[in-house]
Amino acid sequence: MRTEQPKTVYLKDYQAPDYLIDETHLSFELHEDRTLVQARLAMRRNPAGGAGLPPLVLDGQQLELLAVTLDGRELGVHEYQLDDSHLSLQPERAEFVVETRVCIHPESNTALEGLYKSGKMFCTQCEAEGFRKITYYLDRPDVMSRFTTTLSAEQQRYPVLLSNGNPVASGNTDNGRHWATWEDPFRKPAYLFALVAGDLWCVEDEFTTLSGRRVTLRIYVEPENIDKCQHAMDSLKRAMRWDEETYGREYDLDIFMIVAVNDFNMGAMENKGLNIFNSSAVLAKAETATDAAHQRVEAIVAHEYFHNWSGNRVTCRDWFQLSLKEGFTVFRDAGFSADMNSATVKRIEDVAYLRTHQFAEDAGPMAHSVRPDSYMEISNFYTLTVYEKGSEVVGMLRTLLGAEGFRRGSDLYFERHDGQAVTCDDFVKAMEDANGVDLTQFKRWYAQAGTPCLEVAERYDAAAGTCTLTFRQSCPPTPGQAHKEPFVIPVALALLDGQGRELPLRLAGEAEAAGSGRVLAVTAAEQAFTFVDLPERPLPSLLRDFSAPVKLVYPYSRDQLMFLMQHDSDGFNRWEAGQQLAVQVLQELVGQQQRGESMVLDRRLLAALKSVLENEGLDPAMVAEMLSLPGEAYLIEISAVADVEAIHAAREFARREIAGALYEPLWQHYRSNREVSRQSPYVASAEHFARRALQNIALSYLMLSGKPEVLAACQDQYQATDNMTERLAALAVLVNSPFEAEKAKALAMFADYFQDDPLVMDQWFGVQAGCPLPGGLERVQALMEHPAFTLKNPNKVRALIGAFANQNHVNFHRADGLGYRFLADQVIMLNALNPQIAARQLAPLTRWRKYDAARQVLMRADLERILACGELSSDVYEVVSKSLA
Ligand code: B3K
Ligand code: ZN
Repeated sequence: MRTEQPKTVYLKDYQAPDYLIDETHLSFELHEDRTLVQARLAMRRNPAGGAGLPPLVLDGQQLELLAVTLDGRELGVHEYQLDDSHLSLQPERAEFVVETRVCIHPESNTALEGLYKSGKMFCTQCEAEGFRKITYYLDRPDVMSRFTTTLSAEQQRYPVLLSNGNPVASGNTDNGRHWATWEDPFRKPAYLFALVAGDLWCVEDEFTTLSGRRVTLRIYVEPENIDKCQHAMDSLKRAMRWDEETYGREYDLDIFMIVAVNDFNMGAMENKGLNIFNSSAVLAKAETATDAAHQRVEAIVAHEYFHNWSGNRVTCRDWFQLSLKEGFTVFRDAGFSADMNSATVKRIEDVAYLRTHQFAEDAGPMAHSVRPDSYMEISNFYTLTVYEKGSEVVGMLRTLLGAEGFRRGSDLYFERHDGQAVTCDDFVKAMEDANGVDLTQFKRWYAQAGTPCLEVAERYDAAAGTCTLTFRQSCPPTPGQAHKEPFVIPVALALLDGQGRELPLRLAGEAEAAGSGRVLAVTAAEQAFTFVDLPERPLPSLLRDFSAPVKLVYPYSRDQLMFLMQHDSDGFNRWEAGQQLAVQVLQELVGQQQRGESMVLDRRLLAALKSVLENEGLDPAMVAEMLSLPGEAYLIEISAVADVEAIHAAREFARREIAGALYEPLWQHYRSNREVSRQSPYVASAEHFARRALQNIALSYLMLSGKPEVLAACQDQYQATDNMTERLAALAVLVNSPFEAEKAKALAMFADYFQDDPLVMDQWFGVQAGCPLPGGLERVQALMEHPAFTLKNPNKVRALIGAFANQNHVNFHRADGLGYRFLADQVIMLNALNPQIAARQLAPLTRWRKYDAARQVLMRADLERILACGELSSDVYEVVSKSLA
């Protein structure tokens, strides 16, 4: 906590480290009330760092220094300097050994960074700058060292002692304690260090790499969760195989471990050989985890595993390069999930998420480029822009270079930089060198923030048989970047004839047509492409598979959108046409609502959805996606001034109209899928995810009818099921319905039955927090008093406070501002407990510019109140001050 303003760190100020650490020997004496950490660092002057012997400045925070020695000699207090974040001393030789002994307090560490206790176990989280809360060190990713770690703890309470690498020795001491030594043969930055001590059980398996090496796989959990590991283990093995086949990457140690902990600030962490996971990202079984949770486990297990190459073997030079590992690894995990499930559905989900949340971030006060230029608190930059947009940038490289060219580039990148800490420029350079191309202009995607807008105009010349597409790109100003240069925007497209067939594509000047789909690279602010040999006016299918993270503007009529919905051969664009049609129709309803007119739904939307329901060739997951209207958050994002109440009313009205008009086909789909669910035990596979998705969205529409037969079906689904996907969907539908007695009964039964399973209770909190019926704030406030709730557990905060503020728009944005006041109060409390979580929960308040004048005043007042409340963490200070600037 600080009262003065935190300092801003700039990329342009990067300097290589003065010293390097060749060997790091750590020894931990873990105790309930205090832990002793001894570090022996074999160091030397960085040959790249210039002449002379500058002072050695080690990072360290919240450490109680007991002793420091240089080359074996204990230093007196006048021989080193201490401030609240550094220990400085003067080396006398170019090679030396520094040893420190410190005392730390994991038991009172509620920030969950550094060494802390999660329930009964000790664990660590070091990325980005948590290692400095464990010992004095050069805590920066370009200092890579070989680690040997010995940890000792009370044998009874902590029978399992883990760290990175391979176990090399262990033993007992008198006084009931035991110890273990782990050695990691790979040099790594401190942010990848980890240790765990606890009473853990494990599920063990084995994987043989393509080159024939055997790797032991272990997932460690608290004993009560031992039956929830199989899905993660299966996912891990699939990910290991996939990375060998798709990227040529093999695992490199003899053992790979995952540990599940309940208190964790994010999803998981890729520590070398010892991944630490939020239990929500590893535990899954039919009875307690939904299909979405199963898919999230699969994706996160893969993501962290893939980091072993994209992040660990090749790491970041500095934290401005974070997207080097995160954007690339998200891209890799998305490819994996696409291959394991439906690729089109995966793309739809990712794009919907990006457009709703990352576009909003890009348009808000915290907007930053994929490679930021500056930060106050790096923890605030684990953002949708660095992750999701960063992944899109890698995806555009693949689109431009082709699958093979991209693979040549990634092979060269891994080979060239193995064991190094590098930059985003190095990544692009490998892509350039492997393909003989110049990507200078492309690199603007790393440097310029904001979501580009791409306007497309079409001109058809019937006499000449030509069709000219003119692209105009622009990018709005973002904080610190008033003016933007044109991007390289890959536009995948096809031209469709009146039957929806793709026409052969020949650009003016080309000798002959080549294929019917291609990627145009739009590089200028305005650029035209003329296609020839077109006897009829084609309908363009643009930005196929969402080939660039831009806002595409093309004046499609509703009839053209309906045509594309049925005929476009690009599955993503079929969905996209439906979304655009729905957006047009919903915006019309919002206008009617605002003018006080009675709402009238364009019947074409009903006709379009009816044909989707009747199309037996469609994947049920696609049907479910196409039935889902654009979310309120997305409708807010695309509004100039968001009218939350009108948006909610319009969307609910449309849902009711759909439910009324399509009751019969929805009921048929519901019944047939429910029948399959009832007849066969739960299977976590794409085919069944798809089926249940359709079943559940059908139920949510049907319930709007209020018919007793639907209520009965919903209650039956709630009770008579073997899986959480059906149970939770039925519960959510009941909670959002007017059937008060039935709802209360179901909620009580659920809490009673699952009270001892924290992850299931999170879902129980979540469905209630998201309920848009009046009184949402009061319900959330009452739930804060529930014995299962605590502000100290990030999953609980996200499930209740996060779901309320991010998903329950009508209640959070109530006109009297009490929703804002509630959130600000929670942020102020969290600021003292867990600054990273506090800063994250703030996001909805930072978007104040989106709302009407009265709400803006209220939201700003609460931001000001947070700013004035005294000791703010750098995390919260940065977000609040930038939002008000
Ligand atoms: N690399 C970690 C994120 C660490 C966040 C630290 N505040 C998880 C991941 O992206 O895989
Ligand atoms: Zn990651």
